[in-house]
Amino acid sequence: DSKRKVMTLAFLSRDDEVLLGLKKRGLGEGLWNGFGGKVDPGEDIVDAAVREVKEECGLSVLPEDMEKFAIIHFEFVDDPVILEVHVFRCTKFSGAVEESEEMSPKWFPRNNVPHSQMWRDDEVWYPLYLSGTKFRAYFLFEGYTTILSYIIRDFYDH
Ligand code: 6U4
Ligand code: NA
Ligand code: NA
Repeated sequence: DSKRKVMTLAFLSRDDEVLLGLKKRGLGEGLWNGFGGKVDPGEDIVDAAVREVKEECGLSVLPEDMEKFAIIHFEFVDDPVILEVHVFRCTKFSGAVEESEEMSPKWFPRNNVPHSQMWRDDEVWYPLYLSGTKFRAYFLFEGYTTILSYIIRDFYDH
């Protein structure tokens, strides 16, 4: 269906730190987030996640080291497009962190991320990332800052 936009989002961590990027342009500009973007037509989702990490923060990751822990659907009032975001955790990577045109990367303590400068939904599900839980979720936004409703359920339920 043409109204679904598939995207990736990856959280890289080492010890007690997580790498976030300050988005410099486009969707989520001015917010800290993991790295990711649109999956290209015909592209494998994991391959897209790997590509976006490299493009946005300079680090190299292997597809087999990307663990999918969530699929989150975002809908915006008065917008027919539904974003389907595949969210990954990764603890193995190589190379050096580099700023890109899209993101300024920075390490944060994993349990002390800047929620006031992140997407509103992150506050809801970031604890599940920390605890290693897999989940599916749906968020209905009004504009980009108000969550009207949401549902979180077990990753394996349909
Ligand atoms: P271009 O400009 O075409 O390179 P691209 O990098 O493909 O863009 P972009 O940057 O628009 O895609 O991707 C948006 C990123 O923001 C994806 O990683 C998904 C993520 N994202 C979108 N809505 C989100 C939300 N509500 N909460 C969240 N991440 C979100 O945590
Ligand atoms: Na992106
Ligand atoms: Na892209």
